[in-house]
Amino acid sequence: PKVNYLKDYQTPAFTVDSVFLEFLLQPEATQVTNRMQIGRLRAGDLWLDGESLDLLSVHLDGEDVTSQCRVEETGLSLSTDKEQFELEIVTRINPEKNTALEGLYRTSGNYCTQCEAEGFRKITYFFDRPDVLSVFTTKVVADKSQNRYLLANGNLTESGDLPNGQHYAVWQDPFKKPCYLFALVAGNLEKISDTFRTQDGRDVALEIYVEPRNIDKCEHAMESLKRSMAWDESRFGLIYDLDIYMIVAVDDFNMGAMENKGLNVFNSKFVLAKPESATDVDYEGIEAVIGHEYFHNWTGNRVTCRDWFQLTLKEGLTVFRDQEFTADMLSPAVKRIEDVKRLRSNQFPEDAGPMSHPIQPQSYIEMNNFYTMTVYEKGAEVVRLYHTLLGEGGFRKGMDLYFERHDGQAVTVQDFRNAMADANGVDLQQMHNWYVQSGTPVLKIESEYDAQMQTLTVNCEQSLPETEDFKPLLIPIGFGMLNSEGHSLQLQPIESHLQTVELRSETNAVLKMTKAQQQFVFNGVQTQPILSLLRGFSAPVKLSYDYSDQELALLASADEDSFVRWEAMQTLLLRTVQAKVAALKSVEEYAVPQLLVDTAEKLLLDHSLDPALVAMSLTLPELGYIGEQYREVDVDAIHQAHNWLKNGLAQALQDEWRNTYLRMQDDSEYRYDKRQIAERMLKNVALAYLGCLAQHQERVFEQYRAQHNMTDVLAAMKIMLHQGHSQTDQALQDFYQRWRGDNLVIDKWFAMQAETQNETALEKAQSLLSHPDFSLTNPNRVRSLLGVFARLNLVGFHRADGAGYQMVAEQIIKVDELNPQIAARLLGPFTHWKRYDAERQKLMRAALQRILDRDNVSKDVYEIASKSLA
Ligand code: HT7
Ligand code: ZN
Repeated sequence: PKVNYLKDYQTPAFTVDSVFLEFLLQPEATQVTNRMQIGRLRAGDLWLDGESLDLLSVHLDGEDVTSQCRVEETGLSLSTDKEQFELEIVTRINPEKNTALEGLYRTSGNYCTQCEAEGFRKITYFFDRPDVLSVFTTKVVADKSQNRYLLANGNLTESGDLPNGQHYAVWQDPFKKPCYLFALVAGNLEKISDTFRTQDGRDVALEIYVEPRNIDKCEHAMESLKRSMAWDESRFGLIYDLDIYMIVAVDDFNMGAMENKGLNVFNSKFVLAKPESATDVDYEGIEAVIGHEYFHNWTGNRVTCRDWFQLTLKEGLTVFRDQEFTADMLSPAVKRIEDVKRLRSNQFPEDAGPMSHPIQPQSYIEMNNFYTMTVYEKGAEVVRLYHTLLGEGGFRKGMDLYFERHDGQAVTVQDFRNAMADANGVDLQQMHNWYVQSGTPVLKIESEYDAQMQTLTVNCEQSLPETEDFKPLLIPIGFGMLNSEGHSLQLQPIESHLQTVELRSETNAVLKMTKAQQQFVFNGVQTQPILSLLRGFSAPVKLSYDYSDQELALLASADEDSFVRWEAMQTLLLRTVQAKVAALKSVEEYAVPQLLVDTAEKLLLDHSLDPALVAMSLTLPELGYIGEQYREVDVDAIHQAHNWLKNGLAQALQDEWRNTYLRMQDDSEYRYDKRQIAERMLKNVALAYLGCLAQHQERVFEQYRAQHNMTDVLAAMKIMLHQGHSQTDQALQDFYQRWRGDNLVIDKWFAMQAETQNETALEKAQSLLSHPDFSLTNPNRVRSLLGVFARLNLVGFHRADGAGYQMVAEQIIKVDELNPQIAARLLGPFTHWKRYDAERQKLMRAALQRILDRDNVSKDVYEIASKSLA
């Protein structure tokens, strides 16, 4: 397959000033007329991208030129030397057969589109590239009884009835946009409506469309949308520009949501919620994704990407914006920790594996494979670096200049950096290195205390393990010092370091590291301090510093930075699991250290702390993250040590867990607010520990039976499944009967079983494959069963006989024939084969080879499987 390189970028040869599209919708034969006003920028033939299209006719300025067109598998070419012309192309497509969910497809009997990254070419022939921006007018014609609503981008300008039970609607989008932002939806949906008054006094109509059975689950999404609009105005001065903003929820969707101009299409998972059926995590996800897509209106739509290698320009920036939004809506400290956990358990492994790429990739075979944790989440961390370096005010100045310069343009990450630099009068050229180097940097820190001189020297060294000829990165290091009582010390950098140490308060600083090795020296340090490093997780690096357990215990209970406190406790827990893993391989006895128990107890007894932070601190690191610490992952030993520590802490602190559980009980009506969420989180962590103890089993089932809200129900179910409680089967059956027909809840039912790690995990997953509610064509269902099993069920997936690999590989092959994007994403866990023992390596490679060795392998799957085996 063809490889696309950033270095080959060429500006477009033609402009499309305006485009008129007409869709005659029919499930199996939709006719699309595409009339473009084209202008020439460079000499040469005309090339239009197009795939899986039936070409019916082509007219050039009214003349039939169909027979002069050369039609290939990936597009159409035509010779002309005209400077300015109208081209009209008529094609036919089959939405009903479109199981790849890219282009125009059917979902629950409705029509819907997904064009990013390169799906528009499956609708009609076009310049399918983000730097060709046009004004779109869309006419939709369809049977009225089957399609009550006919929607497209922009404002509705005309609608009416037609003969034969048909009706039509015409939508005009006044803003120039690339075709990846085009959208069309039609079907028998229902909507809820509201309005938002903008800062400049305009009323915007807000509409959320869903399948009729879901109409009672849209309120949280609508509230989230209004909060997003208000937040973007107050934080960034960005105001919505059209008269209407529409969101449509569909059950079949490859990703989370899509920011099409004025007509977002969402995976229903990120719209629908009510307390009985959605968890706190779901509620938070909805608010974040609604925010994310809304924020794209400026960062992505008004200013878009020049080419797909610039994807992080819109995605990294918009993720940063949605992270800040959630932080402001809930708790900045909790959100920061959640994001760091996500980054470490998903992006760090990606960046250490065969698919490792910089946030600005240099080449790709299939663009859909580059909507990655690296481009999104590490990209957001890099945007956060600008924010940390420039401060809120400086960052805002940079954003303002970016919009002033580039509104209506398709630009690059360099343009963004220039705006940040020019607005603040600083040189940010070194930031380029974050865009073009892959891998997670290691930041090694050592400190020397001179008691006589009362100085502390911090020696920092950065490296990028897999990169030859590595270029040093600009790394801001959040920094503080504590005395042995846990009190913060005043920071006094020496005179010559005043440029590189920026004091944010008397006790809090940012060390600006720009060189491969760098020293920072502080005066007036009267006692040997304990260092608080990388406060706020100020850069996406792996920190290496030789803390003693006592220092970690102190930081966990006393540092002024909540990320450092959480991190310290997690490191203590991690060390304990690691020590147990080592002990399991020898004859040594190993007991849960008293220091760990005491520190955990201290957190549980300190009622002044945010319960969410206590909950997160006392949750054991995930198995995947523990595995990451080893060159060779011993799945069974890690699993065993993990369970051992959980049981040990459960035993050692049983009174505290019980008291905490009771203290966090709240029978009042469910609310999605910071306090209730935090209390539920801590209550359910306490219950998870209590669930290890036979005498508290009943309490878990009791919580399930109370059916207070889905957060509590699901927490109880997962504990029962994990511990193998006797009431588990009863609860599973009850859950299924109660929620049958509600797809999102049934997804949870599949996922919790797929995640449960025990000797029969694989058999369970296999039996679920033949459950009548399982479907290979619905991405959410595939992710719930196969995605969760392969990613999280280490014991089942990595079964020593390779049966787990075989089962998943077989299913990936089937999915690839239906939906290559989803198949390629399921490959993730296989790509890390080098991290396992020789026998498992062999089995995983064989599975990958089997997936690859097929005549009809998609380029999505080909790219990932072949790069993994290389
Ligand atoms: N910008 C959107 C990306 C997206 C997407 C990409 C490939 C295939 C399907 C897709 N659906 C949505 C989502 C976002 O980042 O907001
Ligand atoms: Zn996005």
